[in-house]
Amino acid sequence: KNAEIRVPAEPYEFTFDPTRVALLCIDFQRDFVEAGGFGESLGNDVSTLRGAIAPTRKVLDCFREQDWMVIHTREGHREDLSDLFPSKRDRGNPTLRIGDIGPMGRLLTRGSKGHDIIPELYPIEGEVVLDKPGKGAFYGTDLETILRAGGITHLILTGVTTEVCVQSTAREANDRGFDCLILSDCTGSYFPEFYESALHMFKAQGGIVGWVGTSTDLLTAVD
Ligand code: C5J
Repeated sequence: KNAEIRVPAEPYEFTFDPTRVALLCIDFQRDFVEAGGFGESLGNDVSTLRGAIAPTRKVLDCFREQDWMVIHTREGHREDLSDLFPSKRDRGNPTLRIGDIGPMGRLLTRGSKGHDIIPELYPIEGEVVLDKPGKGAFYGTDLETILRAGGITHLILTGVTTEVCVQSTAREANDRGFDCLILSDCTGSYFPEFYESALHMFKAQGGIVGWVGTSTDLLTAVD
């Protein structure tokens, strides 16, 4: 059961020891993928992200079946907004700011409906749920401690959006010595050109940030 798993990927095969792998589900929150949330308040068409949900669910089911580590992240802030920099609150001079009340409650604020993870990918008992104030999942969190304590060396990344929180997290992880495989069909962006570019730049230069693969190749390799 502990034999190395080999996944066809770009720029070359991604291999991992199944006792040392974790799945990151980054910011699959209503605020980003459902109407009436933070993403839409910034003028985005949230339907562009929804294609990532079904393939991610399959990968999540696989990790659950194998009993491998699963970590869900949520971008958002404390109810008193004491961890929200004015620069982030005011950027772009939006009509609705973080902490303001939208159709799904307070935008990107912990405890609101919009801040929580979508029902399709909702965490179950035993999975880590990590609240983060920034784009990268390592900044201002205990993610690195959790991964090191669990002996994790390899990360499979899914989530939204590709060029914002997924990209920031992959870069932070790569700098900390983790090998990262991003599943292209399990991530999405409001901007098709940023999706393409982000995936290209991860894997360019011999995998300067990491590897890019697909959920089907991963699931076949695990099977
Ligand atoms: C954004 C994220 N796009 N989760 N957050 O603001 O990517």
